[in-house]
Amino acid sequence: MMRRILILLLLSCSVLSVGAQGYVPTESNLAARKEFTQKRLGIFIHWGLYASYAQGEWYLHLGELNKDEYAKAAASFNPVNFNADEWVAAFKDAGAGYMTFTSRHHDGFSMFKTATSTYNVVDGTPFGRDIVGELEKACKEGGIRLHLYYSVLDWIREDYPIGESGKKTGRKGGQENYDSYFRFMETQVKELLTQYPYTGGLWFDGIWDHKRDQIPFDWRMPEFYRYIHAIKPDCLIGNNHHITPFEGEDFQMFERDLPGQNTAGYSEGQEMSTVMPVEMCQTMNKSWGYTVKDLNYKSTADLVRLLVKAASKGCNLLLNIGPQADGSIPWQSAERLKGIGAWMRTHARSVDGTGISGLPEQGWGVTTANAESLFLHVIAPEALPTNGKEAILTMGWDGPKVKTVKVVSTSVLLPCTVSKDGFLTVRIPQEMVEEIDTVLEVTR
Ligand code: FHN
Repeated sequence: MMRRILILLLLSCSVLSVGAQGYVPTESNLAARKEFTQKRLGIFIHWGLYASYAQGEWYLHLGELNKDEYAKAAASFNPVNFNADEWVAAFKDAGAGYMTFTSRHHDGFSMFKTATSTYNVVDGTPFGRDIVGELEKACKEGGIRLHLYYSVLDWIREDYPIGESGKKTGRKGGQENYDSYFRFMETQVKELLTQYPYTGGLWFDGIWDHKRDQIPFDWRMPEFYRYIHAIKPDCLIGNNHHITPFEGEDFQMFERDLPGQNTAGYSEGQEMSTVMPVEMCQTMNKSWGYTVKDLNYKSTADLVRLLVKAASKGCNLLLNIGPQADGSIPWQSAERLKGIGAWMRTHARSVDGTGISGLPEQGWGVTTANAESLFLHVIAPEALPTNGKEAILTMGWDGPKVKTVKVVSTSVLLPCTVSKDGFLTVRIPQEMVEEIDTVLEVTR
């Protein structure tokens, strides 16, 4: 089993991506992919001008607003409570290894200094500070990697060929020119990679805007990716296109579902890659950008369990927060970050640096593994039979001899047996069953 884990870990970092026949990642890119899989938790930040309206990042489209009226929010965008160091400290404290920040969402407002237009946080707001720049510095100093979200679809530019969304934002029309728009995107991604060199990855979104076109729309993504990799070969490129990865991508992503699931409807037919890092993104409540009415927060326990389930599939969890217009993190999200951090302080090694164990999912939970240990995550203890004093965990076992089984949070050793007919049994005293996840480390 251990060999299998090692092979899977190596494969995920060293072979070409699915469908990437022409693209050969550099050694530095492969090293970046490997680093990316070593920390299973990332924090996704959806923050832009839309925070001013507190109606989520789709408000320009959903509210059928005029883009010029919407843009007036820039004149009062002044997030005095934004503090990049505090954000990074809170993410690190939660056990995150990276953050992914929306440098520019579909509303076309850039959260960084760009020469392409003054519709950006530095030149177009009283705040006047470079938010991406401050985050890059804080990430670098804090030792967590920065990835940048970038929307390839745009609701305000005249040269963007209008797709399914953003039809009512008041564009004049008749000036669509993808060549021009493509050059604009090239200019902006070059700015991102050169102005903020600590950026480790680009996270694209929006290709689905043209998925129902009669004549298939050519986004020229392989050309775009070649351009990016020529600037920064180790830049990890991922694209939230909801389909099998394209040539030139370095990691695969799933939206709102674990690999293999499709409850949200974004992952139909999307097989999990066995050869490149995989990430899933999910919201803490139901919204990406700050939405004043959305108080539907998942519990800390459920978020930790999601992280554990993702890790058991060899997948990172990119967990979203939508900061408020003043730059502060909603208290509900801050509270969950703290809760996740408290769990991670004692359990991080049962998710970080782990891979797929090769054991099937169990009624009581899931498993993760690294080269030394197997971790049993009991996240549904109600599924374990009990004799009143102990919960009795049994699972099929054809692995090597078990040396020890211990509770990760307390290091208490538990009695265990392996039967001749191949079952591992561990007796967990009821008082040691933990609320979120009882993690047992099996050494062999
Ligand atoms: O339209 C976006 C949405 O606003 C958000 O950014 C999510 C994050 O995965 N992606 C798109 C929907 O697929």
